[in-house]
Amino acid sequence: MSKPLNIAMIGYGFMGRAHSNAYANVSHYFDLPYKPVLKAVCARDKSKAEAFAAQWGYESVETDWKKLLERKDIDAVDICTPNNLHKEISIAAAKAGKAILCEKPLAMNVAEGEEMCDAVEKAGVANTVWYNYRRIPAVTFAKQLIDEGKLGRVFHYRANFLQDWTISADLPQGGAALWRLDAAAAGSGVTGDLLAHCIDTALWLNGSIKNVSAMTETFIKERKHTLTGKVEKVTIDDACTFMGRFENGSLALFESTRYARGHKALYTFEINGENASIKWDLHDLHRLQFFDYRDAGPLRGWRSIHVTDGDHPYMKHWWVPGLSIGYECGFVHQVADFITGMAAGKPVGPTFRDALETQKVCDAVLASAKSGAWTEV
Ligand code: SOE
Repeated sequence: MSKPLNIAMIGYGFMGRAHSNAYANVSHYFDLPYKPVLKAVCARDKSKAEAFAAQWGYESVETDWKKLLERKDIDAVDICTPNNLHKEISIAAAKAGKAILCEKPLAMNVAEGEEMCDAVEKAGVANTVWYNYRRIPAVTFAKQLIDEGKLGRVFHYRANFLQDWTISADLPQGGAALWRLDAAAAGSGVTGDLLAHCIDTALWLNGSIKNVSAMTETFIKERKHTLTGKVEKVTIDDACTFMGRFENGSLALFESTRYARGHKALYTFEINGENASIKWDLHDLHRLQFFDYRDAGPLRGWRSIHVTDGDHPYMKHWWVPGLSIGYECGFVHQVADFITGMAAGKPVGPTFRDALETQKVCDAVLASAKSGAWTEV
């Protein structure tokens, strides 16, 4: 019999829905020592929080996160707020002894991230950051193949995260739905929002990045600010491209933008090794492309592996072989792994400390774009 794990969610946007879905459904598919209970949702706007609670089945509503953290009936806190609140809430939640699941990126910058890591480690609370793409089965499968040594020496790691939703100059910055365009709330633009995903996956699959040379661009220089009503300077990066070197000697080439007309969430990566290459594409998330040079000559070619069999990562928990699962399932897997780790007293990546490594690369990328110089991570 699973014990209850009482969850409190702070924030209720798109990510709040993805996380709530994971808590609500994980126990239907995984046998776990704890069963998440949707105990409370917290947001400043009471009526919106109530509507969210009613839709997702949260038992109660709070409008003050400090009050929420005082509650003894909360075991774990999910921080789904804009990035500028991650630090303060995480540190307070750690002091209150709550387990913490924090939305990515970890923080506004490395200095904040370090304080957050110290706080969770001092308090000894279980912690994770929602870099959800690690747990798409095809991506986890890529990790298995790499760990088995299938690629041999790695030469290249290439990743993109392309979107097109901010091209209109009429789009305002700031406020509930558009805080990602406001550097005061988000810290950075596509670097923290999109490239951070690519960097987390890359560090996990291919190890540390040593140094970077980056450029950023802000295509629309001024936008009306939702909160002030005034036209204000845009200070986020709309696009960011960087090259770099991994510690293992391979070369990195990364690009992210919100100005790639026609692309909504095209996250792709490709890794080229001495023996084999791997490619993955979020728009076709249940497939992993694999090329093995050691195949017999005439048969050599790219295989498109449908990662839906019972012996593929996570898939035995779902349907029968051949039937695919979706974007939301990566979050379900993260909750399942987090709970398993929590019960065993073992950290499960990406922890705050892991996410700090991604933050360090993001900060180095932004510093390099500013100075125009190669920058050490
Ligand atoms: C931005 O549009 C966004 O929602 C990111 O914030 C998410 O982290 C990414 O997974 C999808 O795109």
